[in-house]
Amino acid sequence: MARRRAVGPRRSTDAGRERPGPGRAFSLAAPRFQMKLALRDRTLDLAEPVVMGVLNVTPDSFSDGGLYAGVDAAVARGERMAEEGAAIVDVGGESTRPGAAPVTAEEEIRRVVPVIERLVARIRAAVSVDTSKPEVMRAAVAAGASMVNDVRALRLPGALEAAAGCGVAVCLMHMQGEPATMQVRPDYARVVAEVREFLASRARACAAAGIARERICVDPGIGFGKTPAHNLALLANLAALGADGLPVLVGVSRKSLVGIITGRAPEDRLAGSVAFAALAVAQGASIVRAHDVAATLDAVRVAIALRRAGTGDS
Ligand code: 7PJ
Repeated sequence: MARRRAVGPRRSTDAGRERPGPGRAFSLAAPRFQMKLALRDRTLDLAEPVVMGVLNVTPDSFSDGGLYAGVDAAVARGERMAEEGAAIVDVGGESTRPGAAPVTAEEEIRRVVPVIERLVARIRAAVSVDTSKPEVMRAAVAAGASMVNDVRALRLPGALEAAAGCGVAVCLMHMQGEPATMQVRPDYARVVAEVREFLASRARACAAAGIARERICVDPGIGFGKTPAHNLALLANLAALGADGLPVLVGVSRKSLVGIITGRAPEDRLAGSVAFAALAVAQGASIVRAHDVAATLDAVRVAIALRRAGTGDS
């Protein structure tokens, strides 16, 4: 077939060739990102964007208030997310909300390992661990996790080596500062360029540590050391962040950015969150991290359908 497919698998060497130019920043055309992510034991197909479900196993998570702190409840919630179509369930035991109390590695392991062990035995979706600590990475992967999602982009001592040694996929997220103080005075000269350069440099550090490119995705870190204007600039320019071809993961679900725009409390931010999910996919995001999997997946499917129609691939 001579017609070019809009969302078919592409070689990563094609990366960035179709970056939107000035005036085309909000194109529905799919940018040329690496369309796969190599997990520990299988490959996640990203030809069509997927949803990563958020499973907080912390007593102080800002949006579900520790509702799922018990292992049984957390596992049930993870299973539900998988049934709803999550491709990945992201299990986190450290709250990164501003002002949250630090957690020891032992405590984080105590929270996440029993949940990961039981989830991997029950669901086909991949399980990732949301952590920055090398000890937690190793314990979570030993329990069956196939991806490490790190809001500190493997910058803690030993984290890069731990992730490389585990042979799993990694998500490198941008954060300015540390959770306790990151929202005090976020400061950038050119936020999109700075975040892109940070992510590219962390990807180079991963490559130097022996992590295959196929295992890496990047994330602008919405809400992590950013003003609403910074967050919006990043969301409006997602395609530029993956310019070196790495898949882009985005998490906006229930965040204060949605609250600021809609004036709503965290539990009432579903509509705003799914709107952002669809628009993030339209901008080229490959993975959308969200609390509400079914609704988010619907939004992602709508965006995929429009993208296909826009490129004559329906
Ligand atoms: C993110 C995350 C995000 C990635 C959190 C919350 C706050 N990991 N972990 N991206 N946010 N990769 O659950 O909303 O945006 S914690």
